[in-house]
Amino acid sequence: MRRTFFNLILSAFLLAPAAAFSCPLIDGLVDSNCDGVLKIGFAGDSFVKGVGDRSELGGGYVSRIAELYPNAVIVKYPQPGIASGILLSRLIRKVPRMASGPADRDLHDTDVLIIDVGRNDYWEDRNPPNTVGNIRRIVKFLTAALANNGQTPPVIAVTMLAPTNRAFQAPFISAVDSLLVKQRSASLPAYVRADLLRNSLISRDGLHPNALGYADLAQIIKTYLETKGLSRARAICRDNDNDGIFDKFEASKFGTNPALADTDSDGYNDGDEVFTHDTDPTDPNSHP
Ligand SMILES: [Ca+2]
Ligand SMILES: [Ca+2]
Ligand SMILES: [Ca+2]
Repeated sequence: MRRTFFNLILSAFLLAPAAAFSCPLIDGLVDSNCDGVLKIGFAGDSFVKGVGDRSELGGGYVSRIAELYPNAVIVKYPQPGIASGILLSRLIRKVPRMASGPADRDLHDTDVLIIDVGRNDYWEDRNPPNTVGNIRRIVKFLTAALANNGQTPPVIAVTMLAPTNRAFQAPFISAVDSLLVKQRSASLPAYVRADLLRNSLISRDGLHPNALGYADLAQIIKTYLETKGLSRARAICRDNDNDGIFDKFEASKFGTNPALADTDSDGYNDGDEVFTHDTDPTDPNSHP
């Protein structure tokens, strides 16, 4: 009894400095599948490739996100010129096989996934509701496909379409953006405000950002990741006992109790045992 009481006091001290939640944050972002890797994915059209970026760095906003989050693994699936419906059918074909293809295009195990597509639909059926419907289907498909085999799906976000200086294409892009705003929801998470890009940062083709424009878009993506994206990840990755291990991984991954910060009552909380000390959180004789 006395020992238990002592342990409670000790736990309280040890718990105090621990992070409020996390399988530990990496570069300030949530490792939402708790595999020790922060993997950020991008899928979409020429914007994901970075067309129009003539800087030495190249690669558009994806390269800049890689610089902003140096400990993250960045993967991208760029399909220049693609329309939303074709991207959907391509993803349906490719995603199941991605794990055996090039690793830098494998969207499996991503913690965060950004979808940027729709502008090329102007050259297809030019029907904004269809574009938005396809984007919704892409989110739905990826959420299900990337949750296969009990994996935690990424927190997916859709970018609004950046403005264009092409007078003929601008009304279509504005119409898609209006619908994205109107229908924004968990199933249409259009939270990345690329529509805020300034027209002066668009390259000479009138559509693609220039290097400064991509740098701005990277900042817009960063803002999403560190505000709305972070709160969405936190909502999914609850840590009820505040020990640093998400509820959903306590029993399944570490054999610990999601309602007890110190499962084996040895005075060291589960998260510290797993992530800091590499001791067994279920064995009272294994501690630092
Ligand atoms: Ca991860
Ligand atoms: Ca926990
Ligand atoms: Ca313990």
